[in-house]
Amino acid sequence: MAPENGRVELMLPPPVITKTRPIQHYNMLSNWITPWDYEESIDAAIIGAPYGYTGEAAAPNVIRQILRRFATRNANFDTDPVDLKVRDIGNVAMHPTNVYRCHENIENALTDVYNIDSGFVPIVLGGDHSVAAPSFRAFKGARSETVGLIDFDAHPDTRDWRTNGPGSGTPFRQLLEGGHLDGNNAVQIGFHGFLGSSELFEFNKGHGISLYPSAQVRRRGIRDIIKEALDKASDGTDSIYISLDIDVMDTPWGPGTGGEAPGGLDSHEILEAMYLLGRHPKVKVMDLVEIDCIKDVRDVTSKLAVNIIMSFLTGVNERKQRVYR
Ligand SMILES: [Mn+2]
Repeated sequence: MAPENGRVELMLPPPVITKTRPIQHYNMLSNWITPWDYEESIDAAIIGAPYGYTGEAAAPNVIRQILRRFATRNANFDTDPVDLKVRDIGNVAMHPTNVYRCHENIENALTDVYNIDSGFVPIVLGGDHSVAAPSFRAFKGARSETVGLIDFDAHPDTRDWRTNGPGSGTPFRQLLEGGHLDGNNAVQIGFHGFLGSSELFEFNKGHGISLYPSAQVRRRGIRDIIKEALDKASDGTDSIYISLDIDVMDTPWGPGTGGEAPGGLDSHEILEAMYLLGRHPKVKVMDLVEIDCIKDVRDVTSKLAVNIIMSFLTGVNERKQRVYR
């Protein structure tokens, strides 16, 4: 139940972002993505879920600051999603020490927000990857009977949360074993490096999850992989949840993250993927996690994050406008 002012109790309003001086012919993102009044009907929104124990907690606000420098025009796809109505809903309030309370706040706040407007596409900004579990549950609980998953990740993220509590390495095991996600509708794209154990890879395969390592993406091409991933995640489901751990990137494209490793996706691949996913009618929610602003180098990773969000929104806009190409 929303408080009487129409706002959600556990949502802190978006920080004040200095507007970019209006420039003729430019639609700067800081003027385009404005705070939501909880009343107007919108197409998409960003929501911060700033849980993390290093620089990930700062990511939503850093990304908001970086948005100021960019325009809506998408040069990669020769189009401008400016007609899409995108708003900022703010950040979920975090507890200073208790991870369970933080995750509970995320699930409850998102649920309340989704119940106020059931139509918009949420873009949940982490935070570390642990936020994907409460975020997925909130989406499924409020909006959809069955939800498939396309996860971009360097790692399996199915460690047992019963050992050391929920964390960035556990969200998909929580979702699988909690009965929220059927592995046969789940896909993971971009595994690379030498950071996961065989046991976890086998665990994921045993649950029916399809794995597309980064090297396979490079050999077959991202369009082919995304088509297959969408077929699988949409088969018998109402909607598809996109989870994007920025550690899926090759080191130079995403230095600002905890688990970066050589051999990941490049920026062309991830931007093409997000555009294609944004176009698909069943893709109704995404998260973007693990951006560690303290480790980042010259904002490379946060700038990529803005490009990822805008590529996705370009796809969402073309879906809405029924542009097919
Ligand atoms: Mn991850």
